[in-house]
Parts: sequence; C-alpha cells; structure tokens
Amino acid sequence: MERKNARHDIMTTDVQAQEMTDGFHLLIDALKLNDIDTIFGLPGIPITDLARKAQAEGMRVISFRHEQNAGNAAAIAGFMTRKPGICLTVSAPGFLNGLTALTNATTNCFPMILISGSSEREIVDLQQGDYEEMDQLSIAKPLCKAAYRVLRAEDIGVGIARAFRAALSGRPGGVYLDLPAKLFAQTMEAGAGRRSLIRVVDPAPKQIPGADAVNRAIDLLRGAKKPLIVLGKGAAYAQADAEIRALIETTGIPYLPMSMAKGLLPDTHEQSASAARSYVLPEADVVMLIGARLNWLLSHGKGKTWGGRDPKAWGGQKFIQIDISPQEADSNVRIDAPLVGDIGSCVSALLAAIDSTAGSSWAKPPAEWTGAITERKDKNIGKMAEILTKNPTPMNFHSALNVVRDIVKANPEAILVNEGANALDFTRSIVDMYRPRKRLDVGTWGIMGIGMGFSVAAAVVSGQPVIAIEGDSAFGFSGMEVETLCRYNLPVCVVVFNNNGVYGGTDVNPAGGPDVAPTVFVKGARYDKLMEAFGGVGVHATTPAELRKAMEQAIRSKTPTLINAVIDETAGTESGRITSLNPQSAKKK
Ligand SMILES: Cc1ncc(C[n+]2csc(CCOP(=O)(O)OP(=O)(O)O)c2C)c(N)n1
Ligand SMILES: [Mg+2]
Repeated sequence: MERKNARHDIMTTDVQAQEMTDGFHLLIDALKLNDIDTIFGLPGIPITDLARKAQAEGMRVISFRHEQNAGNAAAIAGFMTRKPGICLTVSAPGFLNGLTALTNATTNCFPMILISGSSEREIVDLQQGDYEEMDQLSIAKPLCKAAYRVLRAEDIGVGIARAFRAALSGRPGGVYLDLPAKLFAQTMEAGAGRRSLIRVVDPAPKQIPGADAVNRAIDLLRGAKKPLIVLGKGAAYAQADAEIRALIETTGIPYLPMSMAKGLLPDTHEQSASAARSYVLPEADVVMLIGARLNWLLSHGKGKTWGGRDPKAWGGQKFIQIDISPQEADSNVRIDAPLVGDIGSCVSALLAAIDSTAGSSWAKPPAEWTGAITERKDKNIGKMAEILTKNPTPMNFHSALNVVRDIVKANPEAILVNEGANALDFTRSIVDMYRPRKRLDVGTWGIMGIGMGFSVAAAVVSGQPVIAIEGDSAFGFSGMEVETLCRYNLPVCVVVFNNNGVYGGTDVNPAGGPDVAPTVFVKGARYDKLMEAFGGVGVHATTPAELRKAMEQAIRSKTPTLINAVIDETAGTESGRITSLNPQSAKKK
C-alpha cells in the first residue's frame, strides 16, 4: 500500500514538472501581464484560436466586419488610455486591411500594436505560393514606428515588451508584430514560459526639459505683446489637463485648441480664441505650440494665415514649441525656443519658472490684445447664433448642428466622433466641447473611415455614450460596423448627415450620360434602415425637432441608434473648408 502511494506521488510530480504552455497562452499572458484587457480584431487562420482563447482567459475580444475598423478602434483606444490598443488580424489581406489604421495611428501619434498572423517563413521567403503568402514584416516596416517578428515561443515576452516600448515611448505610434502560424502551437514548460514574460516598467518615461530651454521660452513669453498658445492633439494625449489649464489661466494668454484638443479647457472658456482664429494667427507676436505640429493644419506656420505677404512667406512671429520629439522643431519655420520633453513635465517646468521668477506678478497680456480678441469673438459668436436659430427646410448643417450642440452641452461626458467634409468642418466649429479627449476625428490626414471603429472603441473603453456625426460618404467607409454596434449593444448614436453625396448631391455628369456625377449617391437613401436590419433603432429625421427627439431618446435608452438626418443637398461646399487644396489647372479651357 505504502509503495503504491509513493509511486503515485512520483507520477504526480512528473506531470506537474511537465506542465506545459504554448504560443497562444504566452501571448495572452504577456498582454494581460501588461494590463491589456481588450483586443480588437477579426478572426481567421491562423489567429482564430488565439481570439477564442483570449476570450476564454477573460479578455474582451471585440470582433469587427473589416480589419480597418478594428485597427481604428485599437488606435483610438490607445489615444484614450495611453496603453497601446491591440488589433489582431489574419495574414496577407487581413494584415493589409489593418495597415491603413496602423499607418494613420503612427501619423497621429496614437500608440497601437497591429498583431498579424502570418504564413510559413520557409515557403513565404522562397515565394513558393503559401496560403496568404506575403512578406508582411518588410511591408509594414516603412509604414509604422517599429516592426518586429517573433519566431520562438520563448521570445514572446520580449516581443511584446519591445512592441509596448516602441508604441508608448517618446512620440507614440503604431507598431507591427508579426507572428507566424507555427509560433502559436509551439510548446514550452509552463514555469519557464512564465519567467520569460516581461511586465514593462515605465514604458513612457518622463522627459524633463532643460532649464536653459525653459528660460528661453519664458523670456520670449515675457516679452510678448500679443502672445498666443496653440493646443494640439498631443496636449490632449498627455493627460496633463490640470497643468495646462493652470498655465493658461496663470499667464492669461489666449489659446486656440486644435480639433482634438477641443474641451481640454471648455470651449466656452473666456480665453479661448477659437471664434477669432483668423484674427489671432496673423496678429500674434509669440506663439507657444503645445503638442501641436506646424503641418498643413496650421498652414505650415507661414503664408497668409500667419500674416505672411505671400503663400510661402513667414509672418514674423516667434515660436515656442513644446514637443516630445527633438526633431520636430524647425520642420517648417524657425522655432526660436524649442522645449523638448513630455508635455506634463514641460508645462510644469514653465509653471515653476513663472512662479519663481514672477509669482503672482506675472504680467497678463496687454488689454489691447485680449480686448481686440474678445471683440472679434463676440461679433463672430453673435453672427453664428443668428444663423443657428434659422430653421430652413430642408435642414442645413447649421440647423442640424444647433441640435447636436445642445445635446453635447447637456451630455458633456458623451464622446463625439466626427468625420466627413462639411459634416466635419461645421461640427468642429459649431459644437462646443467641455471635457478633455471627448472629440475624436479624422486627425492629421483627414482620413475617412474612422467613424465606426472609433465609436466602438470609445464606447467599449469609456462606457460613456458616443455620438458619431458622419457625412453620408464618410459613414459608408465603415457603415457595416453598425452590426458590431448592435452585437455588443453599444450606446452609440450615429447621425448621418445625408446630403446625397460627397460634399453635396448637386453635381451633374458633364458628359450627359446615364451615370451620375462621381460625387453623387442614391438620392434620399435611408441609412436608418441599415441599423434596423440588425435590431438597432433607425430614425428618419427631416427637421431639427425630429433630430433632437431622436438624439435625446438614443442617449437616454443607450441603444444603438442611427438617425438619417436629411440635409439640404446644396448646403455644402467643395471639400468643406479646404477647397483651396484642390489642384487647379492653369490650362485655359
Ligand atoms: C480614405 C479617404 N478617402 C477619400 C477621402 C477624400 N474625402 C474627403 S472628405 C470625403 C467625403 C465627404 O463627403 P461626406 O462625408 O458626405 O461629407 P459632406 O461634405 O457631404 O458633409 C472624401 C471622400 C479621404 N479624406 N479619405
Ligand atoms: Mg455628404
């Protein structure tokens, strides 16, 4: 009897000693170890079981209908949480579908990791025609911040750690992680597997600015007669909201929020110069950029927008630029005071310097400057208020957005997703935001197609209601994801501004044939029926009153809703606010 028991013990020890893990579980464990609780993706060979096992291990796995939308979801989850958003795709075509989102994330400095399964290296590299054959790593490399491949199960921990550090450190961005099919099935002893994983410590280390750089910036600010602060999306990402607010309020300097920085301070703040943008940009003498780049969205810091004599000319203002990347300064015009570091540290350093050098005696900007801004603001806001109260039939952008503006004001916790041309530009200028990181839009590229991916992620990550204001063309890029909204029962209210086409519905075929013009869609389309097909609420709204009722109901009920808001097809302009970027031939007709 005793002998038998001893033998039993030995056998148990043997089985314990051989407890095994595999690539699937190592990957899931590595992600969980680094606080990832959600994966956005689309299943198929070779990652179907990975998605299943992740769900079995308690992760939230949100499946999409197209990888681009899953990728956009991951990217914006990264922006909102400062943890890399994870997108999971199959090989070649799935990978390529996810790549636009990865590249867009990199351009916008959103941390995300695109994890794609890939086919067998031995066959792919000899181009022998494998299932979904593609050298994915080489293709991804120039399109993202970093790209890695893991070939051995024992390297999964390091692979994830490197991907996290690349995505989050310095200027955040998109990272590609290539995982060949064979990796998932590889086994190793479980204890060794556990020990191979890395919990990444301090992946976005503080970067403290140099004292001389801080003083240079302070000197410029102090000497300014007409100072201006421009807040970019980087300032929103930094989550240094209290410090930024303190800097603006202590110095009394007027500020201009870029699109996704709206709400960092409430848009109704008395120092906001949004409604006087075309006045302050050419007039300011010292401009401090906080997490904002002088790219096309700021007319490259020169030309008429900035008071330059011609489209290439510098307007004469001095720039202070706070950015985490030392390479950003001088990218377009001279930066007199670059302040390199993370935004929280830089702004804190400025506040400390102000406190120690001037204390409460910091001179606020001259009243002539702030007064002139207020005067213009009041005039423009008054003019806009008049337009917003009009009630034309059919609705135009203004009468519809007057409703959206009220709904957002009443629900400041709601997240506003926005894309389109006119539907984007009018919403940005009319709808005030009250809290940080509540406005998510087309970003640096002006990319269409982010709508439903952003909406899904915003709802999943925040648990707050989401309002998506979508041009009818913009909506089409990700429209099938209304099924995803219904499947996960997300509190998203999609409002399609339906003006029958790209910029509007009035173009005619110049050749007179049966095809409609390239910018025109089916007239009077009923996008609301699309939502109904999956069990959500569809509403056809032709008046502001109908739109208001439907939006209120959507927010109250937390039910996926799509409102087809009929907008005058003549109300938009070509390309919205950026008509001038359309090339014009010099050739005489
Ligand atoms: C991926 C991508 N494809 C094409 C474009 C060009 N584009 C810019 S806005 C837009 C759609 C504008 O129409 P709509 O969304 O209906 O907005 P509207 O001006 O009619 O309100 C398009 C196709 C783009 N920005 N991104
Ligand atoms: Mg349209």
